[in-house]
Amino acid sequence: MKRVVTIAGSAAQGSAGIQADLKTFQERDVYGMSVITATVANNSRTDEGIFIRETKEIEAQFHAVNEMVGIDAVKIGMLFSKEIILKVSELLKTVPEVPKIIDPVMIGKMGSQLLADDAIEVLKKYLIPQATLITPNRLEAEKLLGRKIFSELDDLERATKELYALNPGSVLLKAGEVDGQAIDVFYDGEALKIFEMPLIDTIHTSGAGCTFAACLTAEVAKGVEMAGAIQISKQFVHAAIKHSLAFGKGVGSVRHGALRQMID
Ligand code: PXL
Repeated sequence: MKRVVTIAGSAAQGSAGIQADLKTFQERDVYGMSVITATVANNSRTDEGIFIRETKEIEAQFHAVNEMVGIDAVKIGMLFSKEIILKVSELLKTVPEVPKIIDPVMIGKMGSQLLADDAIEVLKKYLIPQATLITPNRLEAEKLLGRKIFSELDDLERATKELYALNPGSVLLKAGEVDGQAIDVFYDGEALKIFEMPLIDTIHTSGAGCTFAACLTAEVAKGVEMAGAIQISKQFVHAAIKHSLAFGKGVGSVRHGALRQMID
């Protein structure tokens, strides 16, 4: 069984972060492990409920995972601070051969700030060049590039190539809605590829980005090539959003197990 670790924040309400990743790993039949960088206890109001872990705690978790079990692929989500990014960058250098999927998480669905403003340059310089794939959404891509990205295929393709110039192994720009379809643009230095999926009309999409990247990481760990892993993950998250759960107040959770249930 392939062994996959997520380095991310704990999202107490269960839709996103570590919780989304572990649920998704289980769905995709890989062995899930976690390195928790922060605790997010409040996604619906302010940023009061964000607690950052110490770098020595992060390092200890990573060593436990790497030495006691071993790692076939890593997913990286919320890192929050410069200090954590530098620590994670140092830890990842100890596993150079392991595929690394970096979801450059910046803002939660309810507006919580999950990456400090002064951390973006450090993320670009130290972490992104170690990625096998980065999966920014449009807003994250705009912050990484320092420019606006327009909803036209031309500009989306240009932006994807600009992101590739930051030196990851490959880029998947989750562009969001273009003409009623959810469009992603992929570039690995060779061919540009466009992935499309019908858009689902719901506000209950909390955890979608994490779930997508977690599924992708699991597939890559199993040896699925990148285009195939992206296709599977698009289907997986499409089902999870289609059958999302409008629990409580605010933005409801994706249903991580929807594809297995094969409810349509
Ligand atoms: O969906 C982005 C995200 C990632 N990681 C954690 C989160 C959230 C959204 O709230 O809480 C820990």
